[in-house]
Amino acid sequence: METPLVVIAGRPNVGKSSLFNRLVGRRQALVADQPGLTRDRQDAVCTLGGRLVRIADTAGLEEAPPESLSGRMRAGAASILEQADLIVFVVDARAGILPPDAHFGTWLRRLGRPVLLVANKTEGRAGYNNALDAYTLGLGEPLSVSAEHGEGISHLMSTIAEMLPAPAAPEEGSEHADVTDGLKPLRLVILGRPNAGKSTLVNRLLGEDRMLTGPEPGITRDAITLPLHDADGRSYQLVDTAGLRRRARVQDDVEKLSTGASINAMRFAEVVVLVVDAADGLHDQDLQIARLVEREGRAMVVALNKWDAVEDRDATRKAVADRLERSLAQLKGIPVVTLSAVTGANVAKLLPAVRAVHDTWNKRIATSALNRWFEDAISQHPPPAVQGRRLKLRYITQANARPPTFVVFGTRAEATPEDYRRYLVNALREVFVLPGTPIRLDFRGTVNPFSDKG
Ligand SMILES: Nc1nc2c(ncn2[C@@H]2O[C@H](COP(=O)(O)OP(=O)(O)OP(=O)(O)O)[C@@H](O)[C@H]2O)c(=O)[nH]1
Ligand SMILES: [Mg+2]
Repeated sequence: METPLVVIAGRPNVGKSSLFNRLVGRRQALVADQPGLTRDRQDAVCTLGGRLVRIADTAGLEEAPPESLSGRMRAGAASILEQADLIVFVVDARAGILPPDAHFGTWLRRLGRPVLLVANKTEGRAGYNNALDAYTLGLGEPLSVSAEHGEGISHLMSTIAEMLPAPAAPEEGSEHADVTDGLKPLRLVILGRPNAGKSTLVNRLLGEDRMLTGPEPGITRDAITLPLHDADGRSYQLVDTAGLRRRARVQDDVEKLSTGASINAMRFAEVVVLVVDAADGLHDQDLQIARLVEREGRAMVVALNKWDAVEDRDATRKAVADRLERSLAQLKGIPVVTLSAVTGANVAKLLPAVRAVHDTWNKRIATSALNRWFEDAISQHPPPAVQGRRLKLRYITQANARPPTFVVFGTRAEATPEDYRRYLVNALREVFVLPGTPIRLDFRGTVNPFSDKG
C-alpha cells in the first residue's frame, strides 16, 4: 500500500505552514505573517503515531478567478485534495470563523474525503473560546492547537494516525523492489535569477505542471523538493528555488526569506544547475551565483535556457562561454547545455551532463598517478623561492572527494604563493579531466621543519 497522504488546507494565513513544519519536525516551509505566502505545494514524508505518512502543505484557498495567480494556486490545491486520505482543515481561532472558512468547509464536506478540523492559534483564553466557534462548521469537534507555541501537536499527531485507513498487510516481495536500487537520489538544485525559467524547466523534467510559472518575476517563493526518475532509472531529489536577485535590491521580507531558502537548498546540493536566460544574456548576478556555488564546493552545469528565443545562436554561445571562462577562473570547464524548457528542445541532454559532473565531483585519483603527474609538474615549472629560500614540495595526495580535495606536503609548503597554487589546480583539472567542479588544494609543512633541511 502506498504511504497515506495527509493534506493541510485552509484559507490564507491561518497557520498551515507552521503546522506543516511542526508535523514534519523541521522548518521546511517558509512561514511569515502574510497571507498568500505559500505558492507551491510543500511535501514531506514523516512518521506520525508510528506510521509513515506523506504530508502536503497547500497554498491558501482563495476565491479568485481561475486565470489569476491565486486562481492557479487554488487549482493546484484542489487537485491534491481529491487524492487526500485525510484533509486537515485549519481555521484561525484568533480571527474566528469567517465566511470563507464556512464556504470551504461546505466544499470540503461535499468532496467526501475524511476531514479533521483544527483550530489553530488557540494559545490564551480568547483562543480557547473562539475554538468553540468552529463547531458551527459542521465538521465535528475542532482540535485545538497552537502551531507557533507547539501546543496540542502530539495529540494532533496521534489523532491523524488514528483517522488514516488501516495499513494493509505487506505483500510478499513487492514494495521492496524500488528500495533496493542502492543508489541514493542525486541532490540536484536549480538556481538562477528570477524569471530565468527554472520552474518551467523543472516541470519539463518532471513531465508535469507541478510548479507555478509565469512572466512575473518572483513567482516561486519557497524551495520545493521533488522526486524525479530519469529514463536510465537514476533517481534525483530535484529542488526548484526562488530566483536570486542582487542583495541590495532585495527589500521585502518575503524575498529575504525566499532567498534564504534558495541558498540553504544550494548548501545541501550535490550538483547545481544554474539556469540562465539566453535571450537576456549572462548577467553579473549569474556569475555571482556561480561564485557562491564554487565557494560552497558544489558541482555545476549551466542551462542556457530560452534558446528558442535566441536569434544569433553562434554569437550567444560564444559570448557566454568566453564570459564564463574569463570570470570564473576557479570553476573552469563548466558544461553548458543550450535548451528550451518551453519547447523541450535539448532538455534530454541536461541530466546526462548533471551525472557527468557528479561523477567528476565524486572522483578519487590514485596517489601513484597523482605523484607521477606531480613530479612532472614541479620539474616543468619549479616552485618559486619565498624569502630567498626554495620551497620543497614533496608529494601530493587526495584527502577527499565531493569536491576533489588535495593536499601537498613539503618543507614550508604552507608558504606556497597563490599563483603557484593556481598553476597546480589548473594542471590538475586538465590532466585528470575535472571540469565543472571546484578543486581544493591545501599545503602542509612537514611536522618537524628541522628534521629535513634538504
Ligand atoms: N521563450 C521561452 N520562454 C521561456 C522558456 N522557459 C521559460 N520561459 C518563460 O519565462 C517565464 C518565467 O518562467 P518561470 O519558469 O516561471 O521562471 P522562474 O525562473 O521559475 O521564475 P521565478 O520563480 O520567478 O524565479 C515564463 O513566462 C515562461 O513561459 C523557454 O525555454 N523559452
Ligand atoms: Mg519559479
